[in-house]
Amino acid sequence: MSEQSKVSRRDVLKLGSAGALGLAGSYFINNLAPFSSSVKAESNNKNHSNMDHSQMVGDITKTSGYKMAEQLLTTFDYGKASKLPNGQTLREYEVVAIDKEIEIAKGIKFPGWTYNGTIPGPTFRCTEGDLLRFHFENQGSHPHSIHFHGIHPTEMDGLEPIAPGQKFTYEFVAKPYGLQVYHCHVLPLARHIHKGLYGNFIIDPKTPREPALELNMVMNGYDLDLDGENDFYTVNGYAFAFMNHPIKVKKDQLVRIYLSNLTEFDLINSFHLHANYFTYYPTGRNDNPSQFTDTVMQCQGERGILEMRFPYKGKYMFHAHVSEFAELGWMGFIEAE
Ligand SMILES: [Cu+2]
Repeated sequence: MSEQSKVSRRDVLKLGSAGALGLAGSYFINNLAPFSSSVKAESNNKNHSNMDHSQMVGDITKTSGYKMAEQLLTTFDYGKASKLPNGQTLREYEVVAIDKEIEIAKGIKFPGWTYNGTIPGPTFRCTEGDLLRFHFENQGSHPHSIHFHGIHPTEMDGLEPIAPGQKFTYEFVAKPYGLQVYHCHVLPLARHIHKGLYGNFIIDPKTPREPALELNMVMNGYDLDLDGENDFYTVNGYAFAFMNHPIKVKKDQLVRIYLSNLTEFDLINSFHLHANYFTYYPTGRNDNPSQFTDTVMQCQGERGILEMRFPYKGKYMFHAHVSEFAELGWMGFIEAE
């Protein structure tokens, strides 16, 4: 992206062209610190690197946005399960598209289009071979659909818009195992997705994975002024959610992250872990070549599973390795205890 575009998106925040956005935006800009909080204080006004991260956003735990991001981290929607006569598991999910204002950073609201009231939407989960029924109802103001990644009949592919007030049931057998994503597929696509209609969809292998602390993370962005560029970047919808309130794990415990990128308007997003390495399984496939690394990038719609253990007690930072994304909300800590 050009230098000009960077200036323009930051100018929006600095100049405060719109009420709360302006105030909160300039608060963020004026208090942004580079990643290392150990950088020594300098008297130069222009250098804010002496800011402690804990001062950056204040207490956010009471905010609806933080609660949403934290809930999405460890909540998996298995639907309503029952057994069919042939022994197959049937899972039925209720999905409602609803317009809802979402708090995406402290004091900043985004006029979202959501599945079940959160951005990202719920993390649907099942096992390979299950019969799935997604009972979709569009209570929103625009036509929407659910397009699932995976292998299924084309009439269940979510290309058909479901008008406001209408219902549709998507039915297919869950395959293949791995990490899938889902999103609205109504045109203009970028706008329908960007408004918040996306989420993770986990199909577990029939032989369960090794027990682990499992975390769901969807990388996204928010374009508040509709200029086709994101003004905030987050995991699970809320900027800086895990900065002051690190994700707690146990030292040496196996941690598994289901990571996807549903960021619009930027070609790639990335995940970088400090002071540690992880094993990466593209699309959550154990049979894929995996990497042992500390940074992975994903294009839009790409996803994968990260597995790691934390060998030392302490706070491990994680963030987009696109620095601008990190400074605009996409960074946090995992704390090993
Ligand atoms: Cu839509």
